[in-house]
Amino acid sequence: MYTRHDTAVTTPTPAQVLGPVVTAIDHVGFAVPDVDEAIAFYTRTFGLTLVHEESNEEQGVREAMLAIGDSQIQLLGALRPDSAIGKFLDKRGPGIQQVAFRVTDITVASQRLRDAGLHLLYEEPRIGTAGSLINFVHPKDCGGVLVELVEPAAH
Ligand code: KFV
Repeated sequence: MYTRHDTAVTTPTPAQVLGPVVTAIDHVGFAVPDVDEAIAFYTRTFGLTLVHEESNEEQGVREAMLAIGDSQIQLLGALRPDSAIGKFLDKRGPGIQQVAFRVTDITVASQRLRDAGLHLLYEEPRIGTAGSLINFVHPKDCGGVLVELVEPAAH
């Protein structure tokens, strides 16, 4: 029987801590060869609404966000061939490049995942879409899926 001093009772598991921190699928990222063509396709074919566009020089991407309810798809085009998207398109062709989990606190989420032995790509969070803070879990640690963590900017 557990006592108050057993670690099984007193030490929360990563899941217990992360459960309330991970709140939604923020977006699913699609690598595309032509962002304008992809915007036209998803707005005309699926009736999605374009809600945001920007270029992120550090990441080497041009991106467009299209809303689906409270979530979004992110169309990602390469600004440079040696960017993450450029390399992805070259090696794999167009398709799903990432799934982004929305988190309430990226520092807590990143540390908990590191404590659980996962490799986070960045030491410190970087700037993502619309001033959000982002980090990534290496796909090798997530069954072949590139998982992005996103803490949206406070509005
Ligand atoms: N999904 C799954 N597996 C992937 C992958 C992906 N997106 N990218 C690479 N891999 C696998 C690849 O198949 C290979 O496996 C291994 O990872 C190394 O691939 O079994 P294999 O063949 O060894 P490389 O060498 O092609 O790629 P690498 O140079 O290592 O870069 C992979 C990675 C994940 C480190 C790189 O793509 C990266 O730094 N990604 C994070 C940044 C990013 O993706 N930026 C673009 C999106 S910007 C964004 O989302 C923003 C701004 N935002 O706010 O949302």
